[in-house]
Amino acid sequence: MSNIFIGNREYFPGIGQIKFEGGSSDNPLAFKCYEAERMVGAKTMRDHLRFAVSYWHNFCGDGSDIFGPGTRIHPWSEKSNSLDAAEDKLDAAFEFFTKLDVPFYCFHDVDLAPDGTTVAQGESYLSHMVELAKVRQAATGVQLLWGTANVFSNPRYMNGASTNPNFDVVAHAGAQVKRSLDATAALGGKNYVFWGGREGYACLFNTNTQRELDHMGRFLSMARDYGRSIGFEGAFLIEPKPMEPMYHQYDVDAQTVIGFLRRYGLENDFKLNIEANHATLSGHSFAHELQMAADAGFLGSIDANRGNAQNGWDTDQFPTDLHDTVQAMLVVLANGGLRSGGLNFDAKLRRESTSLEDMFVAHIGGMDCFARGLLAANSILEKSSLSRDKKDRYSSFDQGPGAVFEAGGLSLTDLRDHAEIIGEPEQVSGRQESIENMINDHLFRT
Ligand code: XLS
Ligand code: NI
Ligand code: NI
Repeated sequence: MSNIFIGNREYFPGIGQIKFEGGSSDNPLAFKCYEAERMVGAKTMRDHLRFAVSYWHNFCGDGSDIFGPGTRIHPWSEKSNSLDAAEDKLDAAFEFFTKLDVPFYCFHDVDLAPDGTTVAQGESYLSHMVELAKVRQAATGVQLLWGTANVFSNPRYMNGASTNPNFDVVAHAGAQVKRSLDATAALGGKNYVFWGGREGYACLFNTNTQRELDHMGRFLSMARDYGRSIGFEGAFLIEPKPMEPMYHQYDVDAQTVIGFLRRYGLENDFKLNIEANHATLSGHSFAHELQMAADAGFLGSIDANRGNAQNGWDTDQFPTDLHDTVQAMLVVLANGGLRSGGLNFDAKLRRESTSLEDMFVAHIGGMDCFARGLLAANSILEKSSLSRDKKDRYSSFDQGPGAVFEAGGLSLTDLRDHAEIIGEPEQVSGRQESIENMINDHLFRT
């Protein structure tokens, strides 16, 4: 991958190609663990982790929050014409992707291009930007992990997008998803994401939940059919989230979404995009959500960040917790990888982090954190007895009446008769503490 900046201006002067310098380096602008070409098992780190930079928090978000305006001034947001500014933002974004050497990026329609004041204008802005993005993708080798539509920020979506009680709003959501699918397909996107945004409700007294869920099922089927009709072959991904902005969101967690997808006949085309901070907000752990998705064959991609244990909203911080990443990578490796998915940073700088260098430092830290998690998980699977112990724990189902039970050959009366014959079962330790200690040992060995 080249070390050049794209366009006429360098947006991150003084920052060159980020390189691997190893664990003893003190350079904040170098990888300590992530070494793209290093083999881990049968694949390189690059191919295991499939990192993607997200457009919105980095190139659009300026640090504003509900209590105050932005704290960062982006040199790519100076032009008053919004389309000119979008072109500068594209150059800045591709400079960032190449300097960081990530293989992928991802965006919402309105991150890439201005929304426009009519449907047709929005479409023409987006296709203009798609043509420019195509050229930059070809020049740098950076590919699109996923595209999505922002059908939650515009005030018209205050009561939801596909679940809005007003059909006219549903139609606008359709227009935005259509243009976003067109853009994703044109850019060779590997996946297309639906985060439910405001698909939920604030007040049950005025909400017909059954109709709203039926509408969402119908809408997603239409999007699937349209995507396939224009040649989009990637996976459609739903990103579960339990709350915020709506107090109740329909896509609460992985198991809820899997049930929904099966109910509406979407299980062959849709998978899940599991976000770390959404998992913890739903009262689960990140690894639990990944495991539920993997067990059901629905693990599509990972939206990586972390929350803050002291509060109850989506803080979208860059991942730094090694335990989280080891556990996540154990599930991913056991799943045989992420296939067409990847690992995107839906993480943003803290409002107080105001220098452009912080963007690099944050991503480097997140990438190293997952690289360390990958190495530890791989070492645990290759060198410890974890997989064998887990399998042995269920060995009573591998032969005899346990195996007949699994195959569906026993009745409740058979269980009763077996219980009477064997008497009180032998007590077997779960050995949780010993496994937890072993995981720490592997973490500090890699
Ligand atoms: C917000 C979501 C959002 C999606 C994309 O909480 O995580 O960033 O990933 O719409
Ligand atoms: Ni989120
Ligand atoms: Ni997300």
